[in-house]
Amino acid sequence: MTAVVDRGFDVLFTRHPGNPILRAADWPYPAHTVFNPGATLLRDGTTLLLCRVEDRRGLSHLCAARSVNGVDNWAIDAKPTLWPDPANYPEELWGIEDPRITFLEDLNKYAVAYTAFSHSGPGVALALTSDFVSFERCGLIMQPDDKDAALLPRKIDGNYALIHRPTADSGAHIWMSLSPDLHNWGGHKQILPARKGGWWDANKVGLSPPLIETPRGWLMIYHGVRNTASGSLYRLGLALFATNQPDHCLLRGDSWVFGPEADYERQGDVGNVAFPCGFTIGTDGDTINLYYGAADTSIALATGSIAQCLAWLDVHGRPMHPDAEIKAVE
Ligand code: BMA
Repeated sequence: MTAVVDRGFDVLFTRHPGNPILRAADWPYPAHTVFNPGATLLRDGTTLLLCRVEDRRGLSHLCAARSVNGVDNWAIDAKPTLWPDPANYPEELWGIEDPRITFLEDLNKYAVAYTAFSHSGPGVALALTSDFVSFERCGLIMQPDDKDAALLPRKIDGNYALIHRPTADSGAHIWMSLSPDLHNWGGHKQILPARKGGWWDANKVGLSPPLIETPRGWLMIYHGVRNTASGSLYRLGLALFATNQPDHCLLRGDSWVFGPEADYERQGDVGNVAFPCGFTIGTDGDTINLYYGAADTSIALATGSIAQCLAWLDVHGRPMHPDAEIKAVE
């Protein structure tokens, strides 16, 4: 295994030495690849990953894996946990992908925002669950093309807030939309635009895991996609949003902080992809356990610190008005 090279940058996320922590070969039923898991801590402290599993048709479903320490000894559901239901939800015809889990405090339920894929393109669907056994589908809440969505854990000024990534002619930027009831959505606002030109996060950005609540605001780990002659490079950056006004970006870092460098991130079905959809916070209240898909093939873990991410943003971040053209960096 090739070691990750130290090039002198701050290291904010450290790969687990046992990576990848989950592979298709670990599955109790035939699976081609397992990647891009949503994550949450259950009430008893168990880590639950809701993994995207791709079969040999090329279509994805979701499957839960549970572990006491969040690293190994995973108990994987014997059958798919959430399977596409195109008869009732035609937007799921070509599978369901990339779940992000948020525990909704007022409903006392987990909300799973996922990508529903069909001939119309990828859209954002939502399902609620108490136990990751039975699910109550809410259907498509953002029409195609839209993906990379997660809810905030509680209403802000009477509304649930969904972060998501619609794609438009102008590019793929991160938006927030509001709803009083998880069914009717409005108040759409762009909150983090992709940059332009040569930047690592030019043209296409998207939320990675759900926002992380910190004493200084909501920490966003987002992905930026760079198109190169040999394909796309998926890397991660940081931004901070105001606690009571989560559409207001307080700081955005200029550099990426984590990207595909290890062999299992460089090589796979889609090489050069590190794609987290979930995190858990350690018992110290500071450790971020970041679960990510590696090269659309396996599941890996990297750990970071909320305090260190905020300290890094203080040095490397700048305030940014979400609607502004990014004159300073063009
Ligand atoms: C994105 C999503 C992810 C995937 C990534 C790299 O657009 O489809 O599910 O991991 O591309 O293929």
